[in-house]
Amino acid sequence: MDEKLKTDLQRFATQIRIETIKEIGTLGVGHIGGSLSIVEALAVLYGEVMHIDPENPKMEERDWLICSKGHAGPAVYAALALKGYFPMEMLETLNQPGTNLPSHCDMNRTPGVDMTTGSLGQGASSAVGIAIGNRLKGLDNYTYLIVGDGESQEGQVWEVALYAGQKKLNNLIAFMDYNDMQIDGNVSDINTLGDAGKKFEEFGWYSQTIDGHDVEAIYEAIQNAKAQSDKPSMIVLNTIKGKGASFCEGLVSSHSMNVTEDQVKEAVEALEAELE
Ligand SMILES: Cc1ncc(C[n+]2csc(CCOP(=O)(O)OP(=O)(O)O)c2C)c(N)n1
Ligand SMILES: [Mg+2]
Repeated sequence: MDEKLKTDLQRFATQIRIETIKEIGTLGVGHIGGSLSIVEALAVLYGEVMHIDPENPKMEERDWLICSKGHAGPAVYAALALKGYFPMEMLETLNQPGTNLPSHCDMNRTPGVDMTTGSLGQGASSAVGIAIGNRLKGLDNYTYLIVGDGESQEGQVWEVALYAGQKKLNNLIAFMDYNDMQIDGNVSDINTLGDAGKKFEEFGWYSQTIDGHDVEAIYEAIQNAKAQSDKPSMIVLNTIKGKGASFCEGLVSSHSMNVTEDQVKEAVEALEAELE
């Protein structure tokens, strides 16, 4: 990866992070932890990898992104707004009455959102259906899927793993946001996934485990995934919940929390300084 692209993607990630914090700050409460842990993945996907057209969100040959951990909607919305899918001011309406940006992703309300999610596990099934449908249509595109690690305690995720492996869905590239935290504790204490990548390999997937906050590693992992001719891919992202916001980084309580104006101001100023 050339240095310019790397810097651009890091900056894009910081911008997504800033907008996510501001968005949740406007409402005063929200799923900030799991939103901030997927920011670099979103930056690489929307900033470089995905074949998309913000002017034509439903373009048939587009790449799809299903954020199955639908509670991370605020980060997805920040990325979409920065890409020009809708005006930046819309971010201030997050989860307010009548908004087109509900707390969890809704494909019928938000331009650029490809699947309604929030009931954990279901987005993974949708992604497999979409990948199969696109293959049957003869489209040469990719379906990207983001699942949480707590989410992956759902049996549905493993049905998906089994079926996508059997169908050799090499047009499906999934990420697991392995922040080792769910609502009320550490995934490794509550119901551990252990070596998640290895488990997916057993189901016929190609797996890679990387630093989920390293844009270059994410970009390269996607290229490796695209080189697979007969396997879906799982990219396990080792991440930190609440990454980049001093008031909640690494805290289980960041899952859904109240956020004060002062906390937003301090976190946003620190991130803006990174952009200078
Ligand atoms: C089927 C279902 N059960 C429970 C919930 C409530 N819920 C929302 S987020 C969450 C924890 C998810 O943990 P994880 O996937 O690790 O999310 P992250 O750490 O990325 O925020 C739970 C239990 C839900 N949305 N759907
Ligand atoms: Mg988690």
